[in-house]
Amino acid sequence: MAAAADTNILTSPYQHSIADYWNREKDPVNLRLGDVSGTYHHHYGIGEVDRSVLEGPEETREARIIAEMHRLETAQATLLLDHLGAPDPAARLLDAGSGRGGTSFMAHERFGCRVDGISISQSQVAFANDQVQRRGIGNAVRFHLKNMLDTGFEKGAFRGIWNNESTMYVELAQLFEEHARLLARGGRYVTITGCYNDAYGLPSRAVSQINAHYICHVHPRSTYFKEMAAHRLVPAEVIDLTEATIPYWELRAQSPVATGIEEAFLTAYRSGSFQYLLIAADRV
Ligand code: SAH
Ligand code: GPP
Ligand code: MG
Repeated sequence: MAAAADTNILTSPYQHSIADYWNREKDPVNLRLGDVSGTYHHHYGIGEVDRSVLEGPEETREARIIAEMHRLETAQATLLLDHLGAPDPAARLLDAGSGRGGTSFMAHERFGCRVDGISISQSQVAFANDQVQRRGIGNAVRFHLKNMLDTGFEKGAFRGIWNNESTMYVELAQLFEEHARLLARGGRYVTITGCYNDAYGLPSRAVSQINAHYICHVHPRSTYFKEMAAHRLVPAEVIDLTEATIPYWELRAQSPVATGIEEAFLTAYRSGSFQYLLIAADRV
């Protein structure tokens, strides 16, 4: 169906390749973790690992590792939502690059707000809207096939917008121009992202391996602040989560669902060339 719709949504061959990647994606590293609670994430984890999952009865070991990884990914989304500034239940929120919808559902459960999630992957949008039906939450959470650079939503419609690991697929100048348009004045923007460290230099080999693996473009840390400042987004909090995410990658490397990218993340983080950051900003 989507061919006609896609030509309006996807504005470059690059975006077509990203939509293809996500339309095809069915990796156990994501689906088996999501099956643990029924909330599906496409981002990484933070926090201390309960190392006991690597020991104990062989029959339950695999399931315990998967559950632990899922717990750490859920903790990551919880931390992002902690920085949205307690929105009123009447507020409207936008999940930009919403994947299978995990963070959107968590936001609705926590704040009672209406949440719109957008993705350029038709199969992700269908998966997430199917979850809306199963959860019986009516129109409170809705997913749309939309490009976050040009959403068609009305100006000032949102009190809160986040990008949970989705900024590395777009140019930040274009993204923040659209976010500044969509956010009401006084609204909150939050991102959790991997960025390369300007103080290290240009991207390391490990960062380049990450870009190649996901067909993404990890931005330098500096570009976030430059483009926020240029688009009326004033950073209120910056948290370096690099130390907090390394245990997740160590566990993932030893898990039955490792994908082969684990050593690149560990090398990138440990070398100081790559950082996992949370940035919260006010729309002024
Ligand atoms: N935020 C989600 C998913 C992260 S994966 C989570 O935390 O689980 C990256 C997401 O960005 C995918 O859903 C992909 O479709 C989306 N994406 C990439 N480029 C996009 C664009 N231009 N417009 C909208 N979504 C985009
Ligand atoms: C997370 O998705 C990965 C991305 C959104 C792209 C890269 C992010 C960086 C911070 C560089 P996922 O959960 O689908 O990845 P995986 O399948 O590896 O678990
Ligand atoms: Mg994953």
